[in-house]
Amino acid sequence: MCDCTDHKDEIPAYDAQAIESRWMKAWEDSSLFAVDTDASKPKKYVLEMFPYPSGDLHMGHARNYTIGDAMARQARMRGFDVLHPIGFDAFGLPAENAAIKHNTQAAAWTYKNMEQALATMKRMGFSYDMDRLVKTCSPDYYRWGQWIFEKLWERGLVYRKKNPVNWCPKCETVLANEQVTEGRCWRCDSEVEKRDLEQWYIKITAYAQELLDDLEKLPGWPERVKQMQANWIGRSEGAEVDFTLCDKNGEPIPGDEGKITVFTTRADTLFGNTFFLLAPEYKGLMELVEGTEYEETVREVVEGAKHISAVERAQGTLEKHGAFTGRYVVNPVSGAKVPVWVADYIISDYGTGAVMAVPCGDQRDFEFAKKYNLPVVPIILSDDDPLFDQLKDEQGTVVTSVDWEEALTCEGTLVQSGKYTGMIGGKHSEGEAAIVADLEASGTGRRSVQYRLRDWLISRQRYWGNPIPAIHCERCGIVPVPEDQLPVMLPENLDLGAGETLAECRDFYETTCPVCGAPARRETDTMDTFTCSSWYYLRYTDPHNTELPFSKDAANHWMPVDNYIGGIEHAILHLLYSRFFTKALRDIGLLDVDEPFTNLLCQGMVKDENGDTMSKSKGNVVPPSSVIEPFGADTMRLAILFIAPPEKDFDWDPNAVEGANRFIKRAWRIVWQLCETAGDSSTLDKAGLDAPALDLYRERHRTLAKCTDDFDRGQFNTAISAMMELVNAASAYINAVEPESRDAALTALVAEDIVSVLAPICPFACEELWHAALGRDGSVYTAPWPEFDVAEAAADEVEIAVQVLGKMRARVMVPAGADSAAMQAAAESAVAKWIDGKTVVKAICVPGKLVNLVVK
Ligand code: ANZ
Ligand code: ZN
Repeated sequence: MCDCTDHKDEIPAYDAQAIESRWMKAWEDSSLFAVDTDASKPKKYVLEMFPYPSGDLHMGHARNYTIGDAMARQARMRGFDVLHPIGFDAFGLPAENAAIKHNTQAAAWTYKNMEQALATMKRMGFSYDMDRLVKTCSPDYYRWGQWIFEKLWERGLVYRKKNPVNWCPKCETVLANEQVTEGRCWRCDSEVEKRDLEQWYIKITAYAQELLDDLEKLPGWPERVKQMQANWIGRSEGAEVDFTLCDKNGEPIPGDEGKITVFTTRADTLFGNTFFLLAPEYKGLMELVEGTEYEETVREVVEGAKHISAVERAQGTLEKHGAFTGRYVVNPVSGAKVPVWVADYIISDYGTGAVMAVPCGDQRDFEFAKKYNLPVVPIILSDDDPLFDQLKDEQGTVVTSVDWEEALTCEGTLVQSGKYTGMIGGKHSEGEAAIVADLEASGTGRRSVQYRLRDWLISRQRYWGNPIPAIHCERCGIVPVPEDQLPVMLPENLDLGAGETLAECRDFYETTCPVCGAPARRETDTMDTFTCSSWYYLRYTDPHNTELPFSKDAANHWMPVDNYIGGIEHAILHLLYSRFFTKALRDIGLLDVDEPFTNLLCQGMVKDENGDTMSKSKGNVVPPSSVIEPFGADTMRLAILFIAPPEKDFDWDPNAVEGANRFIKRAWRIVWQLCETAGDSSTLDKAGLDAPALDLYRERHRTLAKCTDDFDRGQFNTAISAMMELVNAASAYINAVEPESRDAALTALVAEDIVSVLAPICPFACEELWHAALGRDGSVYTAPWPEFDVAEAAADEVEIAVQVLGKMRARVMVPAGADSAAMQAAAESAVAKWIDGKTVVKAICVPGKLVNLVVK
């Protein structure tokens, strides 16, 4: 382990705590991490997803920010003008709940946590431009969130709607669809209810197609994230088909009054439609059954469905419930009269909320038909189906039931389908196209595209959020708060502990109408905090602007973010909302980019030693302080980056921490030893290097090339391996060569190399070495990245094997790149005694490896 004992006493001990506290202060005093906005340098915007200040930072944060920080520091050294900011997603329910519990203010709790997190960030050596700190709960930030809301409103992208919404009884607020998982609140896990409430929406669906199309502009995003976004947007091509509702006596109701439309992706299956389904929330459903014997059972289904979220219905895995309404509809193509049922797997706000059920082709309908004994008419078959030969030419219905285990959801041949019999059926099939064409011709159907994506419900009946800047006036309706009166300040004196809400806070809601001056009521809903995190990365480009959320110049200069780093849990919501905001703000004229984040890195999770997720309730959390206190932040950073590639999960490993610490100490000692004989690296003369020096020289070029390439790919673990190899090569040189004989320029160069490449990862130790060991001024963070040349790594000579008649006889050095003739000549002289007196009839040469001489 020890490389040199004679000089050990002269080398200062590696005292992590002393070094780290010294440089922490020095960096802060010199504002080292501010951007330099040097027009001659290319820009690089490196950003980690900002945290919610719920307490001190945990390992997940430490990993996220260490990755970003290594990128930012290295980019700076490679000549980029780097923007690397941080902030806090500071509004949200946990603060409010903590305030209620401890009878304090949400603001106080939040600011205290932010201070603590900031101290830890500083302790970790993160190179943030603190002048750009953004806290979303501060009025100079949320003012602009309100301003943006009003701009979206002006453009028709904000509206109010009364709708059945997800209501969490515990959080006492409405939730977006995305915030309900398996029927439960994403935050508190309570079962979510449906309530009919008037709420504020943002029309993200206006951008559905662009949000989908532009995923193609993001080659720097993980495929799976793009896939998740595409699925979430859920574009679906199909057709609308008009059915005719019958009255209570079974007579078709003529005209528009009787028209009832479905959305289907499988118009080809119209002949297999054996019943018709309505969502429990379908408008007018209860009127259909009012006063009939069906009212009771239909009502039960409607009530039961209130506890099932749209997401669960879409998954279709729950037991299905339904009831007959007593009514029938007429199928426009087959002319069949089929019963109308209500079913709880039909989503009210997708398509039309009405579905033509085709149990032979749709698995959900199949299961429903089995459960309620409804007919399954086979109208699509695969060629190997036992029924195929019997039905392949059949145009009318002759078989009305099957003994199938499941529906045929893939392509097949249409049978029992009138003139469409024999055509291929399936999504986007020949049969589908033919039927839709006929529906369009007869006016009973039309092409239609649907999206799963819903408008974004943004109002929350909670206190700790950005107030929606609107006023309700009895005469004028709902009007925006005039721009010069923004921000609507969130009051800070609510008695949350006693359950006071904004809706009960007179000082807040009593106001006058900005249009007519009459007494009016201020809106008391606040915005979903996802609105705050949808544009913070833009505010960082111009954080002190008092005229606009940010200037167009600043945004255009810095955007898009070059490297965005965060957890996979944000793959859908945060990223989709941010992409939407960027596009909407572009259309308002605030900036010119289409997409906010060029490269996205989703870092893996840090699990405990046994591979379990760390959580407070399990008591297996490893706090960053448990590493920083004994070993220092550099060890923490190195360990995090060395254990695994950034995108992979890893299990926490205390041995890795000790290993990281040992490596830092070793690198520390080697640099000091190199410095003992170091001269001026710029005078390096390759021709004057002896063999051990040449080895080190080549190794230096090789490892730097590898390390740099790994940095470019974000593979810090292998970059660190390359650094270790460089340190090993330096150590070998020191051990092999007495100090007097070492090359002064080379030792200086390699000392600088080690310090420079390790600096993005272990900035404190490297800054100390830069000054104390190398005697340099300025900061290693602003020093240039070492130059290297892969060609220089190649050795001048290679050793080849020489065989005579296939038998290994000698090894000989030949110039690298020697041709066959040169190889043969060298080989022959090396094995002279074995070929003496014989003739070489043939020489088989493998360049760089071997020569086999065939002799007679
Ligand atoms: C008949 C049919 C036959 C269907 C068949 C499918 C297979 P995607 O692809 O997700 O867009 N559907 C339409 N609206 C619905 C709603 N509000 N709730 C639940 N299901 C609904 O799915 C479109 C298909 O889902 C539509 O095509 C419809 O069933 C159903 F062999 O119509 B299909
Ligand atoms: Zn008014």
